[in-house]
Amino acid sequence: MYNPEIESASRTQMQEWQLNGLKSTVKKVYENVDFYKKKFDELGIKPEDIQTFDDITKLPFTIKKDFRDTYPYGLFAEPLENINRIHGSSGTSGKPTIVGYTKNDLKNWGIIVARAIVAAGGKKSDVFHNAYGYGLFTGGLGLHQGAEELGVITVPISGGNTDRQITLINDLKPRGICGTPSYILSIVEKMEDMGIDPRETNLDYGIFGAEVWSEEMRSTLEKKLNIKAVDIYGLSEIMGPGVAVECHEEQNGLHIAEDHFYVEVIDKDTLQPVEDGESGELVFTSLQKEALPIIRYRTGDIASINREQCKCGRTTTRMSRIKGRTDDMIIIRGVNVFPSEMERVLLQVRGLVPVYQIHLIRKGAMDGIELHVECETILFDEVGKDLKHDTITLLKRTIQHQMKSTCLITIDIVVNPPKTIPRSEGKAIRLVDKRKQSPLGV
Ligand code: DLL
Repeated sequence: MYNPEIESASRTQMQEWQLNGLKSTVKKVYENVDFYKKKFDELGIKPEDIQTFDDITKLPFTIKKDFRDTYPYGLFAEPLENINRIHGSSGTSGKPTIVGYTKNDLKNWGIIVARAIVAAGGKKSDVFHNAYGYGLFTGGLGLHQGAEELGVITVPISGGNTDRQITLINDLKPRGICGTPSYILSIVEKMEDMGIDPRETNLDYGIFGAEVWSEEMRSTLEKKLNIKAVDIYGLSEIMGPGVAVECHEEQNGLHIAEDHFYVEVIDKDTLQPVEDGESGELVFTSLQKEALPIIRYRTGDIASINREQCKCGRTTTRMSRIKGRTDDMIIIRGVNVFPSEMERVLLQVRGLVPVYQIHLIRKGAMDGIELHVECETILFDEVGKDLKHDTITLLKRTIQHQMKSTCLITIDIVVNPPKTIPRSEGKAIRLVDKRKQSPLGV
């Protein structure tokens, strides 16, 4: 452990830190952020009203729209001269969500990520290959900050330029690697194309996250690279990567950095807390942040929490893998489907690579799903004409059957020739809404 006194602190001690952090955060936002002062006043609450964890439900939620409405600096609790860095969300449309950090925030973030790298199996002398994108996105610089705090030899390659990534993995012999799971898979595929055996690198562990991925994807990456892969979670509005991470010992739930973030899990419709172990929307309150302290941020991410102590010795609450996002859930003919569930089913079918896209289409007057998958072996000729028609038909039927029995929906399957579904250098685009392109689109 990087900070054993914190990561394995007693519950009583952790709760004492958390309550102090909660009280000071509430005071800080009330005194420094007009947005929160107004909200608190409307609800008739004062910082002194928050004395126990139960009082937290008196506090208002913060949502993504609040960042947009106060863009760019409206939620900052420090004057701009105290801000040392800006990051932003990885949103694709409109203006990004701007977040800021003081010097202290950056130091704390580095420590949190250093803990994550150690939890993944990293140590000081490692060479560490950082394939998360550097820039406004928090992935690259966030992991970088943690790697430098820990003192590993950081290779700040960023995302993209896959050939160069492979050269450096071969030449610099990193023990650790990080990136989005989909991009790491692209690197692996490219190695295979070049005749390099990905199992032969010096890599021992990988820290993957920033997008939904499944247990099946983990096992594919672990086998292909001969590594241990852990899941890292975070979001820019809260800090960036490191809010939670799995330990390599157990790989069973992500340890939340609870001295920095107070977690709640709520029902997204009633907004009431759900029981431990039940899935709901994750809500975080920061406990030590200076530039952008945040109260009850509704992440839109769905997971459950488990407060049992982990065998690794860490006492922190663990969250499950992210099952999906409240806004990613596809409701087709009344059935709720998560892309991650489809990935899980898909990767159990032999002959497919873990690259797929879910297209939402319009079928007559109804919505439908077209699942685009890609096959592993050459069932197509060079111009993309299928050579083994029967095999492809069988493959389609198998996937359709599995989807029907697990996700309870009937979907259309399109089997694509190898390497034809677009690869990403960062977060993969899994969901494509084509309904508006259809002549009957709404
Ligand atoms: O993705 C921060 C990050 C960087 C996390 C590198 C992990 C590694 P944003 O761009 O603000 O920040 O996107 C945050 O990404 O609300 C989730 O929906 C999703 N996400 C992040 N980590 C995971 C994960 C970074 N491990 C949004 N599993 C979050 C599933 C994840 N989804």
